[in-house]
Amino acid sequence: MKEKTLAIIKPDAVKKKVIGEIIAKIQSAGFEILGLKMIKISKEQAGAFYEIHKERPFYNDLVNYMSSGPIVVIALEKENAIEDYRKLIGNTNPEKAEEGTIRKLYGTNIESNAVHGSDSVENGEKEVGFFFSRNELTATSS
Ligand code: 3AN
Repeated sequence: MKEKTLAIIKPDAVKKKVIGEIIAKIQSAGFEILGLKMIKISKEQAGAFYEIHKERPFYNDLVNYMSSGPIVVIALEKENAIEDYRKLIGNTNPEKAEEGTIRKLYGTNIESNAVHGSDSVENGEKEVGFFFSRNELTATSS
């Protein structure tokens, strides 16, 4: 079964000018890009996107950070996309991420960790839908 995952190139990676490098890694790993755009989100949007982390101590900082500068949102599709993409990006903390992973290569710290990825098939669908309307996504076989 093909799965969808939402990738976000976060403000720190956009500032580091590594958008191209990150997209190249994603494509080399076999992901198909269904939609892609660079946007700047408001605190309200960031808050809604990270609603599940509302009770976590880092929530406010995370919302401020994610609305602090442009981000690139990318809707991806692949067999086993959720697990494969999380392997490609590595541990949440770039210091703990394996060599060669996107977070190890381009992340700054546990908050400014270069990229986001969905954590389940259900959230993948939800998160893609948060940033893309159906007619913004290219047609897929699934
Ligand atoms: P992941 O993005 O690896 O799924 P989550 O879902 O636990 O990690 O956390 C969502 C985001 O919240 C992370 N990408 C990171 O930016 C931020 N975050 C997670 N844990 C911390 C922490 N201990 N301190 C600051 N920010 C954090």
